[in-house]
Amino acid sequence: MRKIDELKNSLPDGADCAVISSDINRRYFTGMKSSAGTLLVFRDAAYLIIDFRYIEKAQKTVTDCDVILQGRLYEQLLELMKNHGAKTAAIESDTVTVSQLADMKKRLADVEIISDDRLSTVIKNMRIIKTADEIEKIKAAQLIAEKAFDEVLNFIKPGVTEKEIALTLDFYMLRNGAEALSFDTIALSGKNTSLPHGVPSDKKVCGGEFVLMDYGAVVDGYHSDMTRTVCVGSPSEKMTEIYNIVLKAQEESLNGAKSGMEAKQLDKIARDIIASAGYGENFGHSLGHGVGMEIHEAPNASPSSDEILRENMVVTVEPGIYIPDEFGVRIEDFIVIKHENSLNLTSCNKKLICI
Ligand SMILES: [Mn+2]
Repeated sequence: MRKIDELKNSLPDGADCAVISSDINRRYFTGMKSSAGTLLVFRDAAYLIIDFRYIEKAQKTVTDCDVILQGRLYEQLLELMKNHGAKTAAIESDTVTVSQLADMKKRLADVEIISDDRLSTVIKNMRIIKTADEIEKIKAAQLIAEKAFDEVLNFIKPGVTEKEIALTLDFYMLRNGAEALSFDTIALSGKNTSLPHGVPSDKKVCGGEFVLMDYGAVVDGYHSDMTRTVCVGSPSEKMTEIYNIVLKAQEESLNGAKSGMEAKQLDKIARDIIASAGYGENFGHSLGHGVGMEIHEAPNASPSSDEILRENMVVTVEPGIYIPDEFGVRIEDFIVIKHENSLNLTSCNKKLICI
């Protein structure tokens, strides 16, 4: 079923329509990227009201709703609501700002605004389960990231800086067709690898150091996310030991993932392995997160998550061990949850690569 039809069928009880103004949700339902615009969805109709900058493209590409050139937005909304006999309108509680809400209440005074979390929950529950088409886009994004990984392995050597490694990944992802980068690429080396989300610096890579890269590409609005830790030259015994603990934690979590399990249970598989090796204190972040039109979205695979993994959710599996002033290791793949197992979207080698 088309996403917009699914939304029409699942508007919250008591809501005669939904007003969607967030860029990401608008793109999710219409397939078109824009920095402004309003989607108005009734049970029996849907409208995209969008300004002059986007109108030509919207008229050509958006087929699931009537496209209207934006004039006086609130007057247009009121008129459409009146035509459809709508007296209540649900809004996205997780993205509408306090001032936007005040504005809506004033300008749409004849309509009751439903600002509880029900519309956002409906949309979240749709977005959390990926369609085959969405999974294809995520796979395409990951393929681009993996090509960049192959390229960057030829580039990494003693003397290159963290920033140059990050730029090299970015260059290859964009050149290979990424519409954007999933987030600011992380490339760290040596002691800096103990900072889980460190920022690439002018530090040069030296022999005997880890290089940690966490990055992703975007295709048609869908993100990929991967982390690899490689060694330049030969690792110390401790580096090899830690790498293999993280790898075991990651592989066991991947093997255990399936629909019906609690997301916190997936986190626990990795956490128990790392803790029993004596490094529990050095794994201070959650195991993973959902990925889709946002780089971090539901479900959350953390010890405090109350979500259940369901078929066709996409989630990262990224355990790490970080030893301050020494080094850190993180290995990240992302998977599609299936009925009895999971499908790994990441195919890059995970045995410790020494360059
Ligand atoms: Mn991640």
